[in-house]
Amino acid sequence: MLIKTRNQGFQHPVSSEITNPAVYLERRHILKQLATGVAGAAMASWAARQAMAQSSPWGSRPGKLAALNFQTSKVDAAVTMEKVTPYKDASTYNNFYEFGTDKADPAVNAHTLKTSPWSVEIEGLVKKPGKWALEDLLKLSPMEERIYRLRCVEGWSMVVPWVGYSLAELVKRVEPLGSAKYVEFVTLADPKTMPFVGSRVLEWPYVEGLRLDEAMHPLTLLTFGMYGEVLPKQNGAPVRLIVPWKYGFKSGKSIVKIRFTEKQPGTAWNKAAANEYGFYSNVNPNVDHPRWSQATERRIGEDGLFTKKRKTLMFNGYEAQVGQLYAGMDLKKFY
Ligand SMILES: Nc1nc2c(c(=O)[nH]1)N[C@H]1C(S)=C(S)[C@@H](COP(=O)(O)O)O[C@H]1N2
Ligand SMILES: [Mo]
Repeated sequence: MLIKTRNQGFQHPVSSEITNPAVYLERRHILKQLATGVAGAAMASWAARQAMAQSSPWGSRPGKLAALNFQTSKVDAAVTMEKVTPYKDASTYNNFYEFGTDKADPAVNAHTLKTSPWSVEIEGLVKKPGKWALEDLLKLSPMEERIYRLRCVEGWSMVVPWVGYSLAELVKRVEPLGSAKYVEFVTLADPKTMPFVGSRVLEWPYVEGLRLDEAMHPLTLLTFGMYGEVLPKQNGAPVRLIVPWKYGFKSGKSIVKIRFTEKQPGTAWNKAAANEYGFYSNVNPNVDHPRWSQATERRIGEDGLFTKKRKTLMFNGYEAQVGQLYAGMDLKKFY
């Protein structure tokens, strides 16, 4: 983001890998059917898969998530009309600065991330603070597959079938106090396994934040998987956030702490460059980044010499669902 990226030189495999969404959904449906009734075995196999993902060299896929019994969501049917980004692109073109600032770095370097054991600490203004083991988080609510766009402020976007459940399920369970207005997400900062933690590009740990009502919005996804499988490490295993109407950087990876606060939390990119990255960071084609336009985007996996850029949509296409959250706010001021 602050860094000049090498977007121009990056090679993407072309469309042969793209699955027709209808076929894709049908396949998901079959997987779901297969999964029905075996949910009990889910946790054991999750552990096995995590172990496998940990020992496998980068590049191999972490394994199926079908046993987690997820369902395809109806929330974002419009997006399912778009082509799903090839897995290879979504898992090799990443921003995860703890593993390097080049898009290709995380896929190469993130194999050192230890995703098990893992827990997420709930802190701050809640009735029920405490530590959640990943295994318990996985069981908290049924998983859904949601095909969401993810748009980076750098001007590229993807369409990814994420797997998880609404963060609201967890928020309700821990019972925020009346004084809680914001939610802060703290991600892992382990210099032993994350080679770029300690570099001066950002303040570590990488933190992000949402207003409580944004965190409670059903679209906000606590995410454990993608493409029907465990999240690859470079995509933020074992648990990350996906906030589909905001720029990608609001979607913190490898979360270890969720803190409920009264004051608006500081966020990693805002601390790094306050004039460029605000707290809200809603996808908004009408508010340019100080150094470049936000009006259009390049869909990863689609680029070629003659591919036209896409028009960026207000709230990344989720205006009907989330516009009300910002009614009356000056979105140029609260960028
Ligand atoms: N911990 C952490 N989370 C992070 C980042 C990061 O550098 N560190 N980068 C963010 C940015 S800028 C984007 S665009 C998305 C990218 O997610 P993806 O690699 O799965 O596409 O992750 C976000 N979450
Ligand atoms: Mo980003």
